[in-house]
Amino acid sequence: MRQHKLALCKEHYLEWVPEQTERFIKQYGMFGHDDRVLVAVSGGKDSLSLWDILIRLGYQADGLYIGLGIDGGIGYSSESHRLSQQFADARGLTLHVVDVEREYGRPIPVLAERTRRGLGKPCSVCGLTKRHVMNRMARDMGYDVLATGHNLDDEAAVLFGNTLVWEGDYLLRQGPVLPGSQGLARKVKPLCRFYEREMTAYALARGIEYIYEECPFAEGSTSIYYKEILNQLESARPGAKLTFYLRFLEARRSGLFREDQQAVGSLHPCPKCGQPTTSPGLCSFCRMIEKINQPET
Ligand code: Q46
Ligand code: ZN
Repeated sequence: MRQHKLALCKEHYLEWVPEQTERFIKQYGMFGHDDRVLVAVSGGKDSLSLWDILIRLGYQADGLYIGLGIDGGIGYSSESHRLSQQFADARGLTLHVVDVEREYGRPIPVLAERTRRGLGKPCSVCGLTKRHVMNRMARDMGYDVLATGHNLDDEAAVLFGNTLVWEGDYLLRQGPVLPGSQGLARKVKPLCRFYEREMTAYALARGIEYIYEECPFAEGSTSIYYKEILNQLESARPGAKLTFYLRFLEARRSGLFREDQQAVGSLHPCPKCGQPTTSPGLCSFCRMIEKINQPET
């Protein structure tokens, strides 16, 4: 793993991933061992690996599978349901299943066609439906937190897209934890610091059977395009993706996106020149001048 300057054998890798996950869960205050976690599973490598990791770490985690009714010539939904169910059964875990067609009358592609949202692509209807169902299930079944399998590649691509157009509101909300509010479940992303290929390696090494195919509607999406761009960047500069994401979180924490409150609030006049500064003592300019005027030693 060039980005971490680390090489591990299979055995140690399988220990390293849960250890890191536990670290992120604690660091971002995601949930504790008394909380009931609902994991949104799609049958893909990330969500099934997340469920596997949480169980290995001793958390109380149940799964939620949402049947979207997407076929795409590969039986996408039925196959992903089968693999999710198989994963749960083999480990004696609880999987809640919500079938969109059974519950709301139509599968996603038909809902999308009828509502004409999203310019011929069902993704906006699909995303809206998934968010709604996940919230409803978490609330109705009394879960404390909803966990999704978004990895670093997913998060960096969303961040990249939002940054290109400076989507302030989205930038304020993107992060490993989205606090719950009235009627909305608390949402967390425990895998957000793992590269996609790290999750693939984990799933394979653990022998998790998952659906290899992407949803047929994902083809040609902007998020895939952004992922490709970021991968080019990553191969020239290992670690660039992680830095992009982590520095964003840091910048936000330190008030970059809250000019009115934190950043401006902590401005004070430099004791020497009187110009506003955020650094604790002298402003950066005065510090520089002071430094160059120091007698050489
Ligand atoms: S939104 Fe679109 Fe995904 Fe729904 S229709 Fe498929 S590609 S599954 S994350
Ligand atoms: Zn509603």
